[in-house]
Amino acid sequence: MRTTDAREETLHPGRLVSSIVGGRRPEDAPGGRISSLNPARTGDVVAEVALGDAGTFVEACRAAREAQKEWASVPAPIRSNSIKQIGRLFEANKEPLARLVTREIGKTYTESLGEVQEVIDTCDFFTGEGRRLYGQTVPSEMPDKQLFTFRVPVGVAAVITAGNFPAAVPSWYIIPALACGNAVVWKPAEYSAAIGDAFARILLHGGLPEGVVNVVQCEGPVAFEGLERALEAGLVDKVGFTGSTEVGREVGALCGRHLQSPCLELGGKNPLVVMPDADLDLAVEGALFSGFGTAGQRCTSLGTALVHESVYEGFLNRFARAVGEAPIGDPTQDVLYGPMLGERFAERFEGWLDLVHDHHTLYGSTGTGRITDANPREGFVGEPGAGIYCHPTIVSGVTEDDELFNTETFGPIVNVAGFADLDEAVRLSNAHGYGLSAAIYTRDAENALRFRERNGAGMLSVNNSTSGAEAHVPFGGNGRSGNGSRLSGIWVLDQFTRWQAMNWDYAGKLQKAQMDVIDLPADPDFRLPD
Ligand code: UN1
Repeated sequence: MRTTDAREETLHPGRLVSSIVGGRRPEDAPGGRISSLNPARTGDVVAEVALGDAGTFVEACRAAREAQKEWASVPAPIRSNSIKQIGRLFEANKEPLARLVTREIGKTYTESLGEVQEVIDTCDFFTGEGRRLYGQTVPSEMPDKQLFTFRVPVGVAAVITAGNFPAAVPSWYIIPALACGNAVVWKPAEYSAAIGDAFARILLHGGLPEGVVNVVQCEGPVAFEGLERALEAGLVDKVGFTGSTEVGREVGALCGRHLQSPCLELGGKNPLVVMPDADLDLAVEGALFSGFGTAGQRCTSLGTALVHESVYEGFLNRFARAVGEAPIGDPTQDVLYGPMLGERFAERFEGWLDLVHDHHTLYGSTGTGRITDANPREGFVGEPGAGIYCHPTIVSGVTEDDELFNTETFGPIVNVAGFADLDEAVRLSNAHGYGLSAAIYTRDAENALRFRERNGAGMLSVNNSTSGAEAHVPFGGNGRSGNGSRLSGIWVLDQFTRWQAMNWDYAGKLQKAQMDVIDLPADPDFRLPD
């Protein structure tokens, strides 16, 4: 197969994007070719993508397997120097990469800059971690013996990510995996292929040896088949997956068959509780950003605002006004949100609008579904017909029995439901079975602390958005949102290293644990005088 060197290229738009295996680009496209389109202007082709097939995925895992041992033998502080260089390259390329994020997936430019900043923050954190990666010395129960623990890289990590955070979320996996001495095979979303490619080239120019990072541009089911074959061949030691709950279950089952526990970051139906003592304007601001930022296409997006009945009308009126007045449209302008990530996201979103029933009342826009010249939104910024835009929708009167209450509706839609007291708010905040993030707006510390204790989400906010996690605190969910694995900060180290224990005996004779222990006899009958 003919290949070219992936390092001998520079970022430029409208280019052909392909996989990178062992530092080289296969020139064929066994998985076919697709165009990645700008969702804000679908006439703008961001990249032509040559797709790989399951065989490409397996080859990439093989290249990773070959490169990993040598990479693991590079001292961790030196590995982290690469992470530092990569971080500086992301910094130097922040604006072009952010522009590409806006162009390929339609995120507002401000959010895209934040997205790249999150990559830089992650690199900064793991630059330091290479000089820690601490193990422990542990006392033994026997004399002349010492116990130690070491963090050992897992080997090859296969990472499959979604395109709504096409740079930040991949960095949460890839950067720590590399710092810990693993090699990586990464499959970016096919609708964010150009961002994936740009990201990969920054990594390659940061000084990583060939084969340490490999990228497979392919469709989801193809990656699944490739992963199945690579696991079967013993080429993958850890799987990281960010995506839907449905696919996460499949990935979990596949890994389970190979006695592996994947890192799963799945969907959410994140609640935002508004207590009677809340600052309502602040709560509305939080709900607006949580629910409609990134057009509601974050796994941490607000699903249902749970509002105390005494402030229900007040909150709803202000929320409806804020959403009604929010500028929506061209993501290069100052808007709340831009287009959907792509056509299939808009189609799926329109399908969820069928879950709205007669007992619900809608607010937030002049229409529902697609924003077009025939179904316009007042104040739309730009040309609606040029891209894939959807109206924001607030659905009031949602109850726990509604499908809308229990379904992740990835898009610009927010439910509003009422509650009578904190017990009911807590129950409703857990009732959907997801457990990613949850927020409470209150001025009362007791409400906040009780909510924290009793809500099952992995991430809680008090008087802040359901989204907006920082790069150095544990990110992840429970229940339908994941298997309890955590990314970011020191917590992700447990995903990409395994603990190894060692005992070292210098007694010069065999000492048997639990048998040759020193006995310090006590006097069980001792009593203090009355
Ligand atoms: C996601 O929603 O898929 O917390 C990731 C946030 C971002 C990452 C979200 N820092 O909003």
